[in-house]
Amino acid sequence: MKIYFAGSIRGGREDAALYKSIIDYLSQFGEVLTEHVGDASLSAIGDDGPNDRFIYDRDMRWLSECDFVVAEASTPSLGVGYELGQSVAQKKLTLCLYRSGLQWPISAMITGNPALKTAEYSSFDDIIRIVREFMDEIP
Ligand code: 6K6
Repeated sequence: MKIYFAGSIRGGREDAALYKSIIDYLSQFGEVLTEHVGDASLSAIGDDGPNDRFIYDRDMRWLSECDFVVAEASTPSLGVGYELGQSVAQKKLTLCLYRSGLQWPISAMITGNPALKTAEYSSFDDIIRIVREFMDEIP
């Protein structure tokens, strides 16, 4: 299985450690193509990596190759929103996780879209349960 994990980068890196924990958990189900999203050394403003065109082309290729998409969307990110839209357009199985009690609820364009599964969580145990249930639905 190839798994595409989406989490904020330029939207802010406050949840980077959480992304790493989710990626580590997902790794038992297959290859997480976007492991770097959980890399604590990747900052929102770092500019010593590949250029944006390279990142876009590579990430869109990975998205088209993956079996399913998991996003953590508590930190608002244009890139994550774009990836979720692309995922739905490509008819990928898509799970979008977000924390309960966010100051600003996540966009209705995500929670209102019946083509993806959104799930609110309060703890990492919730995330594990939600991911397991999502995996059970994969044919
Ligand atoms: C590194 C440091 C600052 O900006 C970067 C760019 N590097 C990226 N490397 C890999 N994937 C990226 C990068 N920027 C965005 N993405 C993709 O978009 C990831 O798959 C994330 O899920 C998503 C994050 O979007 P933003 O808008 O928060 O950056």
